[in-house]
Amino acid sequence: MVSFTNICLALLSASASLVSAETHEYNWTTGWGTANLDGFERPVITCNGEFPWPDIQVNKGDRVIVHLTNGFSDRNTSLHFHGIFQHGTAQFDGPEMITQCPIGVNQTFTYNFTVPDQHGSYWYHSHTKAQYVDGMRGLFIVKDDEGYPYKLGEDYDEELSLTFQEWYHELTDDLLPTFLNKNNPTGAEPIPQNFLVNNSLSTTLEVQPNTTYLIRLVNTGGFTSYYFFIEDHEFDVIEVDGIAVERNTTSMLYITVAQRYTILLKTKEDTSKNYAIMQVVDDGMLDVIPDDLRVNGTSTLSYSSSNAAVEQYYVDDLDGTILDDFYLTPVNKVDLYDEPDVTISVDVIMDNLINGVNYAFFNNITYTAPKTPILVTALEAGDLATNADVYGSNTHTFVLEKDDIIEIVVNNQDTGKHPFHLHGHVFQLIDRAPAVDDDDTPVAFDAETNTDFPEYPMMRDTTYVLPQSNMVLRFKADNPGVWFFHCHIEWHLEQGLALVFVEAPLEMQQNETQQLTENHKAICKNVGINIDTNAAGNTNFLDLTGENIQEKTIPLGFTAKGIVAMVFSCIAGILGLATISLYGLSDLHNVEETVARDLDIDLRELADEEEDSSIGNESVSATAKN
Ligand SMILES: *[C@@H]1O[C@H](CO)[C@@H](O)[C@H](O)[C@H]1NC(C)=O
Ligand SMILES: *[C@@H]1O[C@H](CO)[C@@H](O)[C@H](O)[C@H]1NC(C)=O
Ligand SMILES: *[C@@H]1O[C@H](CO)[C@@H](O)[C@H](O)[C@H]1NC(C)=O
Ligand SMILES: *[C@@H]1O[C@H](CO)[C@@H](O)[C@H](O)[C@H]1NC(C)=O
Ligand SMILES: *[C@@H]1O[C@H](CO)[C@@H](O)[C@H](O)[C@H]1NC(C)=O
Ligand SMILES: *[C@@H]1O[C@H](CO)[C@@H](O)[C@H](O)[C@H]1NC(C)=O
Ligand SMILES: *[C@@H]1O[C@H](CO)[C@@H](O)[C@H](O)[C@H]1NC(C)=O
Ligand SMILES: *[C@@H]1O[C@H](CO)[C@@H](O)[C@H](O)[C@H]1NC(C)=O
Ligand SMILES: *[C@@H]1O[C@H](CO)[C@@H](O)[C@H](O)[C@H]1NC(C)=O
Ligand SMILES: *[C@@H]1O[C@H](CO)[C@@H](O)[C@H](O)[C@H]1NC(C)=O
Ligand SMILES: [Cu+2]
Repeated sequence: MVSFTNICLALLSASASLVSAETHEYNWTTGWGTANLDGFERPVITCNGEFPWPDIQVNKGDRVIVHLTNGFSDRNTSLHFHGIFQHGTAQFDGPEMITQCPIGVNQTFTYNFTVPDQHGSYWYHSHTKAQYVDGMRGLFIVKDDEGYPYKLGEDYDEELSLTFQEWYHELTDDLLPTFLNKNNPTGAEPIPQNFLVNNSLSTTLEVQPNTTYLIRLVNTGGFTSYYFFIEDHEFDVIEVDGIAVERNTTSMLYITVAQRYTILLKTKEDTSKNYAIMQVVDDGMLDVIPDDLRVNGTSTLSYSSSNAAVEQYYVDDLDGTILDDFYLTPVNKVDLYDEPDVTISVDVIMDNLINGVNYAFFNNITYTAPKTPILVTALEAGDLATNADVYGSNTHTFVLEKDDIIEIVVNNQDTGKHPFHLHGHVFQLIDRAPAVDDDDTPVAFDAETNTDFPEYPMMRDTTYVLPQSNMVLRFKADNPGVWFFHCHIEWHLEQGLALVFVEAPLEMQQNETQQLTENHKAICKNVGINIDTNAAGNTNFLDLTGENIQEKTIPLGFTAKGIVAMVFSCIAGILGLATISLYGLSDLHNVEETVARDLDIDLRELADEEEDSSIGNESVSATAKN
């Protein structure tokens, strides 16, 4: 029997949370300004004329309203709140052509959502082209004094944040067309000029002795991961990507783009020395490392400004000392999800298509944006919304049934690491195999031999797969909406390393708050998108005539090696101009060697192929036709 007091208490706490829920409303206009973050002044994307973009801090249960005005003169924009579930408000998740129409010039789009069941460290960023790499990003912190297991006054005394980001001196407007280019056949990512902390080459954390700091570490970059460590200090990890975890003491973290770690750092009693806070870039991600690139960012944990300046602190075996996030345990232990209802197994491949550009693929598909946002189609297609065909053949869309357990097996056939992010959810990381040497063949997940998964797997929204290796994720399709799953390396997303989940579309259609707002409809109209259409922009939802599709594959008989050899022979002249700047090198000989190494090509073999004019001519004409 429920007692009267219990009912009163329940009512009280319900009304308390209602009363305390606040609305945070922002009017933000994008634009351009300049900033000098590392000794070099360059254009940056500003918020109401300011840079950097502001931190948002709200309480669990609060409502967030952002009126985002596109103040650019020549481009669309959008805003994604990374890690926020968007229950019932999928249209405010942000990625353009996935959950919303792009916001055209001079248009204002209103994002309007609550954060009822999350707490911790998040961030927001543009989800249009590589805009966030030009600075359109900020922190998004959700406080929860009652529910967060680590408490101010008990577990920690003060709170700090550090953000990490690689920095280019060129704009993404210039980097992207050079990157996605036949003159960059290996898909070598642009080399950053610097690696920043809090938009600066280094920073100083002034700390009190004998004090515990909660520090949020957020990689807001678009490309590189960092090893994070502090000279002569250990710390406890207490949260990953908004999921509070049981304390785990470590001295080394590995943080990919979009990941967040929250740590507790207890300072020493002795104030006679300052210590280095290290941010070492994972230089294995860089195709070349220019001599003057500062790969080891060094900041200061300052106990006293009168102490000697810190020096770089070295660790010999970085990888050997990292805390493997696979072994973390969420405080709210969620059992390993049941055997999956649906298993989606994808091979990650980077390869060239007929135009010579290097793309990224899940299986044989490089994500190609539809003409109508997937969510718009899902809301308008009626019963056909459960038919994946209406989302087009090249968006790589899977329709999921409500509450199904979905398993994603990622078999990475590429020699790079890739940090994958799922929108609208946290997933369980149930398996991750070790890296495989470049010289060996990639190892795919084998469900027969790998059956032993953690009882309470680690959960988060962004995790990495290692080179030529595999990982397995599970999530529950309990959040009707449209959710992007993609590599968070912005260059790789632009190469098409993405797929889409349309989750419980019929439930979504039934829900009042999921309906496109009048504002959203106007935003679509402004950029010429008719809302009652499929991926091809057709009102007959099963007619995909005119849909966007990827470039053709290289014809049979032509290996990727062949086309690269062809590209080399065709572009030898301009190679010096385009590819060299990309590789950050000044000497042609080295570039060829680097490219050859990337592609595992014997240079002598390449020279032989170049002499074989029939191969060259045939592929040139094939390219010319396109
Ligand atoms: C945002 O702009 C609207 C319209 O100009 C104005 O009414 C409102 O007060 C502004 N809100 C904030 C928080 O600046
Ligand atoms: C903005 O988005 C619309 C709709 O996708 C597209 O047609 C248009 O080309 C985009 N504008 C720019 C400048 O990219
Ligand atoms: C609409 O979505 C909200 C948020 O997910 C959910 O709480 C509510 O039950 C849904 N309503 C319907 C009718 O499905
Ligand atoms: C945007 O607004 C400005 C100022 O109101 C105007 O000059 C410009 O033509 C508008 N641009 C577009 C594309 O509507
Ligand atoms: C935000 O959403 C709530 C709930 O749907 C609605 O009542 C409110 O009017 C919306 N506010 C704005 C500014 O769109
Ligand atoms: C670093 O940047 C974050 C995010 O903008 C900010 O909240 C924090 O106060 C900054 N920390 C320091 C030590 O400057
Ligand atoms: C440091 O804090 C602990 C308790 O947290 C206390 O026992 C100790 O005396 C403090 N030391 C100094 C030097 O303040
Ligand atoms: C950067 O740090 C690593 C590991 O601590 C070290 O091996 C390397 O020599 C350092 N590089 C430079 C340029 O100082
Ligand atoms: C801490 O992490 C290590 C692996 O780095 C793991 O073996 C251990 O079980 C973890 N402990 C807790 C309490 O999570
Ligand atoms: C991928 O391959 C399958 C099977 O060969 C084929 O049906 C599909 O059309 C291909 N997709 C693309 C985008 O090429
Ligand atoms: Cu990637």
